[in-house]
Amino acid sequence: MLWNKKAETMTVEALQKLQLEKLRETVARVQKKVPFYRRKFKEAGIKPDDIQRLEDVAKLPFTVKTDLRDEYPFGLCAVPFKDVVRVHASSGTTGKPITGPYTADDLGFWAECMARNFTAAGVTGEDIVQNAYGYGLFTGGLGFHLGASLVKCAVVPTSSGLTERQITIMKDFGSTVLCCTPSYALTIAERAEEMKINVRDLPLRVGIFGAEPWTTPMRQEIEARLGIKAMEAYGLTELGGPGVAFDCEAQDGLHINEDHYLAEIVDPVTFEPVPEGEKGELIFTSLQRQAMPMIRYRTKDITRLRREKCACGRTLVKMDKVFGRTDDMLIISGVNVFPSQIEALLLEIEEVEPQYRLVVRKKGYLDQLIVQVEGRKEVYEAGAEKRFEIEAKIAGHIKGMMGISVEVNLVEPKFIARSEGKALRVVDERPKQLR
Ligand code: DLL
Repeated sequence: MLWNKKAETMTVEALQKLQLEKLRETVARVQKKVPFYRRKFKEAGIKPDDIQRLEDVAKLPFTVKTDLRDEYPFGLCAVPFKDVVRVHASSGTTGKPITGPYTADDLGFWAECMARNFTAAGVTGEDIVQNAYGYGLFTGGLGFHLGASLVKCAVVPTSSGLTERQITIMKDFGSTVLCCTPSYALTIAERAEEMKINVRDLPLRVGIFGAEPWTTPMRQEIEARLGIKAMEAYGLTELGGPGVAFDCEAQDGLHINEDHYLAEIVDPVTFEPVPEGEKGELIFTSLQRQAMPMIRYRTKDITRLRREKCACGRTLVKMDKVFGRTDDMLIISGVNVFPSQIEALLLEIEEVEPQYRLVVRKKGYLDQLIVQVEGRKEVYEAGAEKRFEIEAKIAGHIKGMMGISVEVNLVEPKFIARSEGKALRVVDERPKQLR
């Protein structure tokens, strides 16, 4: 199902023509309205008129998270503040937050992009949407709320947390759609099992999950445990929150809302564009945002782009499921390791729960990786010998598949804190100056 057939099935020629027009408008506008961009363009020796073809976007300077912090709170605003009708923010893990202001038009675009996400997930006005993304400064709660309201769903704004209440509401109200992070979906599944409620027998049929990396095996685990189809949403505060990309019934990559966001992939080290289809860092330029347009924002997310015919009929380019963030990449025995690779391998081991944490320590000059994963209750309780056997099995599997030696700790059930939002997967215990 399509929400906006015209926008979602445009020919590449028509789309690129529209993108160029919107790109030129955006560049001209930020040059005029935002001193930060004026300065950056000057330093790069570029004028708005230099953007004649879509590829010319590569001449523009990148914007990075520290730029947003330096310009905190509203230095990147391109409209008078009286035109701002909403401000979201993301705290990140350190330092000052970054802000996401919206005009009334921006909220309209956001609702449209999210309505496409819901519709692609097979959600209609008949559905009851339990929205367990956090409401507040985080863009998840109110972003999903806007989209579901536009589709005319009945929205139940549970926000995140109070897991037992989530399950009671899910059962009593007959929620058909659940929106939250994938790790919270797993927390809900587990709690429901403990409450002896079989979610598979409830009307719930679709989930729209995002805001953190998760692998295909994790998706399958969630689908099996909740008895639903697990769909995906991708986005970031800097670009207006969720609604940047979404997957469709093919569940094979996420379509980017290309009439709103121009995507590029660059080499994460050299920042040069990579050939189409190759993995690298995802860069976005907003094409329609009014309050805070973004020029070539470096997301730090690693993925690749595929422009191919999709079974759903959409022509919008697809990005692969995010592989990981450059921030989260570890170098273990000289090998680049992303948490998602370990996740995928752990989910193949039947003796463990899909609850894990990666601890990184220094051992001499080398980084050492400790994989903490919960044993299933009966496995953990079978005694030390059984635990050693499973630890060795997992370490052997990781060594065999990735060529790295890791220490595996099979920890007791419930050892790892359950997530209600974004899960904490990596605990970095290296001294700051050695990371
Ligand atoms: O997480 C916006 C969002 C809310 C997206 C709800 C989807 C659903 P931030 O808090 O600014 O915004 O975090 C953005 O989260 O750069 C990615 O690293 C990660 N991320 C978001 N969606 C996905 C996803 C929201 N589907 C950062 N897969 C991004 C992997 C994701 N990572």
